[in-house]
Amino acid sequence: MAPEEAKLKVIEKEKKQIKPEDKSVDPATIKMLYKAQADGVETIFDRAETMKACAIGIQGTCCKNCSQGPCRLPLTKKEAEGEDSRKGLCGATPETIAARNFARMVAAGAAAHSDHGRGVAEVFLAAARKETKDYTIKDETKLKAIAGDFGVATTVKEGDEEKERDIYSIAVEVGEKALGEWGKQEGEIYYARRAPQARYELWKKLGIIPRGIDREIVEIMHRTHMGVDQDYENIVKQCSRAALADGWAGSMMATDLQDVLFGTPYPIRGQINLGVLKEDHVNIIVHGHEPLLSEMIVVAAQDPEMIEYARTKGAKGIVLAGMCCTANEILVRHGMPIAGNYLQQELAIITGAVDAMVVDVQCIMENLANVAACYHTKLITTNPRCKIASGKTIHIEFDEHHALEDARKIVKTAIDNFPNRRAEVLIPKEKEMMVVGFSYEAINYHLGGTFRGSYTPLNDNIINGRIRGIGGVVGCNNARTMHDSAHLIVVKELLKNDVIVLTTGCNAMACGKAGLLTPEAARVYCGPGLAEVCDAVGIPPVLHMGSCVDNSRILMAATEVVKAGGLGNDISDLPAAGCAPEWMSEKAISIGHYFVASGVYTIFGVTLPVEGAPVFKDYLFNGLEKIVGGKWDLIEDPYEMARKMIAHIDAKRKALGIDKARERKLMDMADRQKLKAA
Ligand code: MSK
Repeated sequence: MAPEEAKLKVIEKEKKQIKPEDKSVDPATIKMLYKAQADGVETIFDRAETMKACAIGIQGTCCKNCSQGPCRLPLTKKEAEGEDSRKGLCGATPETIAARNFARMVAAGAAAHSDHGRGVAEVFLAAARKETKDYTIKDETKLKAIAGDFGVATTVKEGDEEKERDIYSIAVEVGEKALGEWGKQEGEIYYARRAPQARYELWKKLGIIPRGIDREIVEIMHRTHMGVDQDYENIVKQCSRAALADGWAGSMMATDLQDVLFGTPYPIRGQINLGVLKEDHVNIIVHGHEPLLSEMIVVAAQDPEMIEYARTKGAKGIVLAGMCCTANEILVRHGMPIAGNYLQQELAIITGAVDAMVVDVQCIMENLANVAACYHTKLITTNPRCKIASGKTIHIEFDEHHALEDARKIVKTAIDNFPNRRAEVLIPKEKEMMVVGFSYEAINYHLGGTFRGSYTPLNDNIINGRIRGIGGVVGCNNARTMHDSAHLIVVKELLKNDVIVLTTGCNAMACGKAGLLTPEAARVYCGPGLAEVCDAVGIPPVLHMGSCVDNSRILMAATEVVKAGGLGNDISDLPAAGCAPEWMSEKAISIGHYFVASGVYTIFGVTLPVEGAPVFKDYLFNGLEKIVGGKWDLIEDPYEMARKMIAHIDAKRKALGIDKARERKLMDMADRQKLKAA
């Protein structure tokens, strides 16, 4: 072993060893943390122990936007209780500084999602123009459905006859209009009109309908430059434009165009957790967010020629599993297994059984290169926007013009690496079954049937009180808090109280690992009303809607509920609330803000960088509600988080006049016993 590798493997003796049981509620994660300690490999869990977060940065009041600083303006007891005269060198107040920092997080998050969307739009257009043979139009129904949103005709008049247009010519026009959304300078993004009419009118009145995606993100960067926008309310207004450009354009187009290219998700079975890896197989993990290449790796890994090649190297076959949201993408469309969520990425390699980890963009820890160097794992970067400068990775660049060829090269690299395993292989046995793939189209079908797809049965059950309301629970893991714990507490509390849960991202994976994504889970975890509905329809009580960009599916599901009628005129009228109990990514801030600007009460856990600026915080947590109908909140305790979501849902039920119906459905002892017996 090279001395450098040996060094990497050593955890300094004096370093405090973490207690794995204190770090995660997931048994597979705990086992792998013990293996990491035995192998002497450092993980994010160790670093979270030894490195504390910056006490000023965490308050949101450190300004490093010019070289006269960084100006640090912590909120101390003195300012909190007396006169607050804190100022940066230029005179910037804590409110301006915290608002600027918050806005830059929105910009980064919106940029990440939207750049993902741009990449998809480019490949979509290449497929539509038949410039690549590897991608085709798979879901023609969805293409025709979204064509209307872009003002693209799906039929053409020939004489007296109205004829269907060629599907690829529709796709070219849709692709060009979609790609144009990034560089548009004026007007409105096309999808703004998808929102309920009342929401669209409100955005218009407030002047926050995004003009073009790139423009709104760039404008945040300009306004938050030294000496520009010095009014936190005005900065938040631009946050709303940029975040809406993410949710209702960049992310939503990523979702839609991926559906057209790869198929719209419908319920499908899958498996999750590190136990999906197999010791006697070549194990390949795809990790990140963009499904463009991983879709091709799915094809290459199932190619009989590749499987035969793996056999020649002594393996019994090939396991392709996912990590983070690339995992969610190939899970919801193909039922491919998931190895784990964000905090499990290093641990997958520590099993000693991963022959290649293939990464695209976002949520990829730089330390993967160090961990991979301790084992035989090839870490393969594939995207020109995401390289790792460790000298320990391979770069095989994805190009849509020869995507399948790239994918085959990657799979072959993994197979060739199978005989090189050198560490003890230990794969935890934990894996769970799940039913996933609830696009808003699938929910429509499940509730109403093929010919009469409709959200009306859902609305009826909310109105009659069997379902108390809707909870969106999404977002990351965070090494500052116990892995998966808050996710599961919030979801279980909501289910117990008859709140149906829509989920994406790493929360969806936490739920999958805990067995919450099966129809059978309804009888175990739900109150009687929700259990009855799930039983009747045959759905899990937690509906896995996809990846981070697929939070746009939740926006559309909420819109469909409004349009089905009986629950008000706007998203802000619905008995619904959202949360991200273990968030960590800037994308989460952009998601949180587009939900708030769409009218949703949105609670974040762990921390929010606003505590050092009480006036700005009050604006986000209270003032905004009077303007956009949604608001932010920060609650660390997951039980309290669920309680406040339910209280908000009940307040909305009362405002809609449907609280009485609910009262008749309250559980009595007999109901509880029936639930237990089941
Ligand atoms: S992967 S952004 S840790 S949800 Fe989308 Fe999970 Fe958050 Fe990454």
